Parts: sequence; C-alpha cells; structure tokens
Amino acid sequence: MVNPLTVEIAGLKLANPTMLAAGILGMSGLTLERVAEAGAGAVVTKSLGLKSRSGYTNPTVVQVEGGLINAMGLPNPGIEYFLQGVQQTREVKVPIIVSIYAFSPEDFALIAKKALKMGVDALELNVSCPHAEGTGAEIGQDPRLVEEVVKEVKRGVDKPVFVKLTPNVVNIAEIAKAAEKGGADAITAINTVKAMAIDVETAKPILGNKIGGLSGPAIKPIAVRCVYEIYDEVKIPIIGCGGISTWQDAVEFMEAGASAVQTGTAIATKGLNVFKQVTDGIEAFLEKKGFGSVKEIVGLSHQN
Ligand code: RRO
Repeated sequence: MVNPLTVEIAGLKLANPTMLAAGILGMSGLTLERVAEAGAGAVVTKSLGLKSRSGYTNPTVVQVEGGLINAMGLPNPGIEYFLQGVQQTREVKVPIIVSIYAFSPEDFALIAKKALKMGVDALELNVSCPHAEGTGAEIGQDPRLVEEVVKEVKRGVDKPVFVKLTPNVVNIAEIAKAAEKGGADAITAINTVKAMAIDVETAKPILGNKIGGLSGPAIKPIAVRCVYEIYDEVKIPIIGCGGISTWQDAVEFMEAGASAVQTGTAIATKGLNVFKQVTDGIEAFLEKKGFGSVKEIVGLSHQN
C-alpha cells in the first residue's frame, strides 16, 4: 500500500511533508540527526557562507506577542568547516538541504559547488534574510538579480535548488516567477518579516542590530497568503514556512498550495515533538476526509 504521507519535491523523496526550517538546530551534524530522529522528513542547515562570520552583537533574539524577532546576523563557521563536521557525525537518515548565502551570483555558485562536492542532497538559496547588508533580501527583492543568482548556481550543479523568498516585497509571485525562470526546482516561502521591538523604559531598540525578522504564529497569515499567490503563478513546488506549529497549520499551507512545510520557531516553544504531532495530525485528517495521499490536498483552496 502507498504511504499517504510520502512526497517528492523536485526528485527528493521525503517520508513525510515536514522539514526543519533553516536557522534553528541546523548548526551541526548532531543536531540535524536529532531532528531527523524526531520525525522530520528533511532537514535544512543554518545559512552558510564562504567564510566564517560571527554575527551581530547581543541581544540577537527577543520574544514578542505571537513569535520571536531575531537579528542573528548570519553567524556560521563557513561552508567547508561545517560540512566536514556533518560528515564526521553519524548518518542523518533524511535528505539534508544546505542553506547558502553569498554576496554575488558567482560566490553563490562557488558555495553551491563546494556543498554538493561534500555530498548533500539539495540546496536552499537564502535570498531573503531581512537584515543583511549586500545579501539576503537585498538580492531577493530584485527579480533580475534572483534570476541571475539561480541561473549561475544551476549552471554548475545537478541537485535540486530551492529558493527561499522574502515576504518584504510588493509582489512575491513576481520574484517566484523570476526564480523559476532562472531554473529553480522549488520555492520556499517565506523567510521572516522585517520587524523591531523597543524597550519602553529606556526607549532603546532591544536588538543589537535594532531591526530584525519576525517569525512564529504572528506571521502565519502572511505566509499563507504568499504561498497562495505564488501557487497561481509558478509550476514548481512550493515549500511553506512561517508560523507552522500544528497539523492544522500544515494542512492550511498545503491547501494554499504548499507541497511540504518547514518548521522552525515552533521547536523553541513546543520542542522536537512538533514533527511527529504535525505528521500524525495530517495522517488522521487524510483518513477522516478520505484522501489517499497528502498530495491530493495541495492547492485545494484554489478550487473554491
Ligand atoms: O541569521 C540571521 O539573522 C537570519 C537569517 Br540568515 C535569515 O535568513 N532570516 C532571519 O530571520 N535571520
């Protein structure tokens, strides 16, 4: 009998449609392995660059109503050091997707090649960090640059390339179309929403970087709208991300048009059980509604 939860994203086979989002617990082989063992269908690493980077000064995260605002500032040990560490840990038994960032199309292509040489399954291009100078959303809000980055990466690699988009644009579907034109195999929507918090007593911005990115339940309706709009404009699969912490959230994203979902902030509030809870909930929902596969609910809301 066919497993109703299995999905295939651009040739990548997942036992269930949940993934670890970039940025949370993706800092080492051991943490990726823990997430895989907890039931994620795939895992995405923290965003990695060519060189190590220490990130912004503290505080880098603040809790607000409905979520977290972070301005980590892309801290990472550099792609080669990180992937050597992953190779040395025990095997991660689900697909590993490496999130990468760079400051030019050429450097994106260089990091992509380095990642794939070390045996990872797919790449996620971060063109959406809301508070990075010269990279992230500064690239991801320009459709021509997005197309160029994706084209350059795709020229040199033979593994699936996902492109993670920023919601901080007027027309996200236009950016998704540019990524598809450049050869992207899937779209991840969305990265965090530009935000800030101020300490009223001292009148000081709380984060070291002042401005950061909001994640968690508060951004879910924004993310659902983005997935819905992108689904109407592109043929490649969409991976939904933004405030997913329950199976109902996951089903909502899939009905909007997502073929799989990523979870990040919910791990901080609910722990690693969230993957199994979401997967079990989706399975029960499919059975109750008489669907034979999770694929049958993708984009269902567009019929209504
Ligand atoms: O590291 C960060 O500050 C960060 C990244 Br790379 C990103 O893509 N999104 C975000 O909210 N924070």
